[in-house]
Amino acid sequence: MTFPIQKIRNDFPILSRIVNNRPLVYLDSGATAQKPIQVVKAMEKVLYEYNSNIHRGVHTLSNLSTNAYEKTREKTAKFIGAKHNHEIIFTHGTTESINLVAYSFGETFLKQNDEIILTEMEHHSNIVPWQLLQKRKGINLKIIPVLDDGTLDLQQLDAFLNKKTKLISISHISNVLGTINPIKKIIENAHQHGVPVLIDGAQAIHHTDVNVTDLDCDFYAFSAHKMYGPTGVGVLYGKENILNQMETFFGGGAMIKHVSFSGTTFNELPYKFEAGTPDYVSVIGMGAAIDYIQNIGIENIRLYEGKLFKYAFEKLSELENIAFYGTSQHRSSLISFILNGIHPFDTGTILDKLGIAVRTGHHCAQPLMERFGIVGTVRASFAMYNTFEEIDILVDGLKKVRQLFG
Ligand code: C6P
Repeated sequence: MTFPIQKIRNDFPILSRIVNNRPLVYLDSGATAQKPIQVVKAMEKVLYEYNSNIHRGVHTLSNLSTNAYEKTREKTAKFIGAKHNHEIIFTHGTTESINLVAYSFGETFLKQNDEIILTEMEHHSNIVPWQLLQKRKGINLKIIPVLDDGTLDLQQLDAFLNKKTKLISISHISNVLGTINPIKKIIENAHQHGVPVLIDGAQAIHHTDVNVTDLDCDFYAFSAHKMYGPTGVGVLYGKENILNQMETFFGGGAMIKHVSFSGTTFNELPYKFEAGTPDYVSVIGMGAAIDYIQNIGIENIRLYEGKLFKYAFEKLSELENIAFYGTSQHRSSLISFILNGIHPFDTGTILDKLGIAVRTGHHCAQPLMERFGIVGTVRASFAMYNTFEEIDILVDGLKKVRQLFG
């Protein structure tokens, strides 16, 4: 199949805008992806045609909106291969999903001196919630080191696993190095020791097929906005038997069965974890993003982005004095680098003047920066709407940066 790149680009009006007198080259989808017309239209439809709070009324609009919300749960469950719809909890995004587990799993199962295993390549969202838990419960965090090529030192995982280990929380794909971690192997290994695993899928869900049943992960977290959906919503998948045992997280409307001043009982899954009015408009928008991805086909997207990545890496490698961070065999479609002697912010600022949007800085992964002894990198992250020509423009832009800095 020929990848329908022009048709896709037409679905993303923002891609044809001009930035600083140049056509926009958007290479920052790792931070947030652009939204296709179909997603915006789906949200507009809710707001113009049937906006009404969900699960709270018997009237027609409320039923329409409740149905659309619950259909998105069903669609999401199918999208990631979950066994049950009620294993899909809608949250505000990956960050909230991980905080939910850190709080509720932590309150239910952890005690002083228990251990949680993380890795050195985690995003702050998969570090800080565990540090907060460490403060509350006196647990210990064990950190798997990153090797020079950006892969994990998995021998350390074997050394860390013991009777005190209560959870492993690890990213599927690193947002800085692009490394695709061997999560299936890690999950198998952890389960042999009776240890559950949380996967931070923020950088993976829209690039590769994810099947939580096949992976057998215990939790999987992701955000809608990186997968062409709206900001402010995301998902926590959790295995039914663990979620059922876990303490509640936020308290409020919808998560209760009965409230009285002598005591409150809680709702069943998934509502037990969905307190208050959810952002149902954005959840339904996320459903449209799932449809969009499925219409193109996640495997087609993976193959196309793989070609883009290979081309970009080859072209960037031809530049002089460029250092790459993350050079493993199994990588996703983002590249982190530094033009030696030039601060990443300067590179990013000059690229912006040329209409090229990249991310610069520590990428919310300061421990990883420390590991490599750098303050930050330039990161070009690709999505299904990027083109080979845009990579050429990036390479030319970097040559100009080099010329300017001598
Ligand atoms: N990384 C980036 O530019 P939220 O903000 O909740 O949607 O996602 C947090 C998050 C968690 N884990 C990983 C691996 C991530 O990459 C991110 C978000 C963006 O790399 C913004 S910092």
